[in-house]
This record gives sequence, structure tokens and C-alpha cells, in this order.
Amino acid sequence: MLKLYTAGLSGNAHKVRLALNLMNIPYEEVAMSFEDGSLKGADFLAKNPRGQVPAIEDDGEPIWDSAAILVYLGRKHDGENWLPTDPAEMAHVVEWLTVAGGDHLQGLARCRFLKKRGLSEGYEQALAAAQKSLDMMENHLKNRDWLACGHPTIAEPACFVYVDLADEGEIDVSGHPAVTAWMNRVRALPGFVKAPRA
Ligand SMILES: N[C@@H](CCC(=O)N[C@@H](CS)C(=O)NCC(=O)O)C(=O)O
Repeated sequence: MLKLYTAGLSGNAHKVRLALNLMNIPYEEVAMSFEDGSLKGADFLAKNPRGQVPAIEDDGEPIWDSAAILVYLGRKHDGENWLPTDPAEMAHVVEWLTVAGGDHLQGLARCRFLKKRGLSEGYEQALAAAQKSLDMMENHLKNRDWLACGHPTIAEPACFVYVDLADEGEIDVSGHPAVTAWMNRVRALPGFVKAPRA
């Protein structure tokens, strides 16, 4: 069975957990620790040279980084829906994977990280980045239901998680009605699971 390596309240790992549930793929979760050094041990580094979660192992094949894992799962399971091969559609999905792995990590996820640790240095800068990405999503979603195509793709689990967890970074998304409506559409998808919270 596919193994999903997670740790603590990792939002990046939840992107993969959410995708596995939306795609109805059986998996077992291996809970790693951020504290005991196991993420940087030789065994785990053989699965992910970055020593981070998420990673998966499927049929003995290790894959790391949430975006790469979503690409793998999307293509393997009902690929034309989750990651279409039409050149323009595939490019639109990748656009949103880069938002999830870039803009969201520098803004929304950074704010959450700093607030959870009671740190203030860098918060204002991260908040500005978070607001910018929410404004960009709001503008994009004003006249469409889903981020990349006319149906849900792996862009949805990639981008949903840190927007959903924005409140943990003391960011209120409710001033972005198109984003809020999109979040509710994602929550209504069959198999949807909530992110773990403290
Ligand atoms: N771009 C990576 C980011 C992964 C990442 O930052 N993982 C964090 C948890 S959310 C982690 O494992 N941190 C531990 C470390 O870097 O040592 C992805 O999307 O998978």
C-alpha cells in the first residue's frame, strides 16, 4: 500500500493527504517527528534528500515534494481529470502548483509558521505577500469555479490548504468572496478531509 510520510501539523503534507482522499486512493500514514532527527537520518534522506515531509513511497518508488507527489498521483489516477495532458490545460495546472509552492509558502504559510512560534520578525513582509496572493486568487476566481480548468485538478489540493489555514497566521480570508466560494466548493468535493489543527 502507498505510504505517506507526514509530521506534526504540516500543511504541505496535508496537500497530499487531501489529494489521496479526493482521489479515493488507499494509503497508510507514517508519522515522522520534527524533533527526533529522523527526517535527517540516512533512512529518510534516501526517500527525500531534502529531509522534509511530505514524501510518499508507492510500489517501492519514493517521491518527494508535495507538487511532484500531486503530479504523480494525478497522472496515475484518472489523469485526464486531475492533470490533463492538453498542453494549455497542463500549463494552467502547473501555474497554480508554482503559486502553492512559491507565493503561498512565502506568505500564508510563513505567517502561520511565525504565529505558531510567537515570532514577529518578518511577519509584516509575509503578511503583504499573503494578501497579494489572496488578491490575485480573488481576481482570478471572480469568473470561474476552479483554478486551472473547468473542473477540479491537483491545483485545488495544492492551493487550498494554506488558504484554509490562513486564520492560524491571523489572516482573515472573508474579505475575498470569490476565494471563500471556491473554498466551499473544494470542501464539498467527495472525499474532502480537514487539515489537522493544534
Ligand atoms: N516544497 C516542499 C516544502 C516541504 C516542507 O517545507 N516541509 C516542512 C513541513 S511543512 C518540513 O518537513 N520541515 C522540516 C525541515 O525542513 O527540516 C513541499 O511542498 O513538499
